[in-house]
Amino acid sequence: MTDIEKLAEILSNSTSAVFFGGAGMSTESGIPDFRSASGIYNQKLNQTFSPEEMASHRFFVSHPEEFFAFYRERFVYLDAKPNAGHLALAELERRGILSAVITQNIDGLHQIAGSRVVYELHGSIRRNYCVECGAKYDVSFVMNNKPVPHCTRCGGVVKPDVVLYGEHLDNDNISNSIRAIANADTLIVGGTSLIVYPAAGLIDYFRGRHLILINKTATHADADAELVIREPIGETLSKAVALIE
Ligand code: BV8
Ligand code: ZN
Repeated sequence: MTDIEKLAEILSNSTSAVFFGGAGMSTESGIPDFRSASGIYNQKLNQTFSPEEMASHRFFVSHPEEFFAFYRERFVYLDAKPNAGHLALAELERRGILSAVITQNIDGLHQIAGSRVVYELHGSIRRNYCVECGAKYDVSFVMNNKPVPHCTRCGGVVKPDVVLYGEHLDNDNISNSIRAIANADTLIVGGTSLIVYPAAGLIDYFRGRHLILINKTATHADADAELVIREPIGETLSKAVALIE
C-alpha cells in the first residue's frame, strides 16, 4: 500500500479529522514560506534588522514606515489562488471527514477554497483595524495608503489583524483549536516547521488514533507520527481525496 493509499484509507474511516498547517500549505500557490532555503527569512532584505525583528510588535511600534514597507512587500500576495491542497481540505469538510482547519497562515486561502471552519492562529491580512478606535479597513486600504495607513475617522494607525512576534494569540482561536484537536480521531500536520510557539504546542493536545505528518523537511513531531510523507502537500492531499470513493 502506498503512503497516499494509506492516507486515503485513514481519512475514509475518519469522522472528526483536523488539519494543522503552516506556510508550506501555500507555497504551491506561489507564496514563499519562511524557513525553507527560498523562504522569506532567508532572503537578505535589510542590512540592519532580521526579518523576524521586522515582523515583531516592537518594530511595528518603533519603525512603522519600514514595517509597512516590509509587510506589503513580503506578506501580501493578493493574486495568490487556493491550490489543490486547500481544495482537498474543503472537500473533506463537505464529506463530513474533516471538522476543522487550524492554520498559522495569514493569506485567507482556506476560506477562499471553501473551508468553513478555519481557525487563523496568526490572523489574516484581509482584516485590518484602527489601533485607536477599532474602525475596520480592507487590505487595499493598507496597500494604497503609504507610507503608514491612518484611520480616516480618528487618524490612528491602521494595523493588519496579524499576530506579530511578541503579540498574544486570540484566546478564542486557541481554545477552539485545542477543543478540535483534543476531539480529533485523526490529526494531519502539514506544511509547517513547528518552530513558532504557542501555535506549534497545540498539537500536543491530540489524543486520537492517527497522527500524520506531510512536510518536505523533518519536524520534531515526525517520530510520533504513524505516517510521514515527504512530498508536496497540495498534490498529496488532492491525490488522497481522489482515492476516497
Ligand atoms: C507570543 C505573522 C506571548 C507574521 C507569525 C521573544 C519575545 C516574545 C516572544 C518570543 C520571543 N522569543 C521567542 C518567542 C516566542 C515566539 C516564537 O515562537 N518565536 C520563534 C521564532 C522561536 N512567538 C511569539 O512571539 C508569539 N507570541 O509568544 O506571545 C508573549 C507576548 C509578549 C512577550 C512574550 C511572550 C507570536 C508568534 C506569531 C508570529 N507571527 N506570523 C508573519 O506572517 O510573519 S509567525 C510565522 O511563522 C508565520 O505565521 C508562519 O506561519 C509561522 C510558522 O512558520 P511555518 O508556517 O511553519 O513556516 P516555515 O517556513 O517555518 O515552515 C514551512 C514548512 O513547510 C517547511 O518545513 C517546509 O519544508 C515545508 N514546505 C514548504 N513547502 C511545502 C512544504 N511541505 C510540503 N509541501 C510543500 N509544498
Ligand atoms: Zn480610528
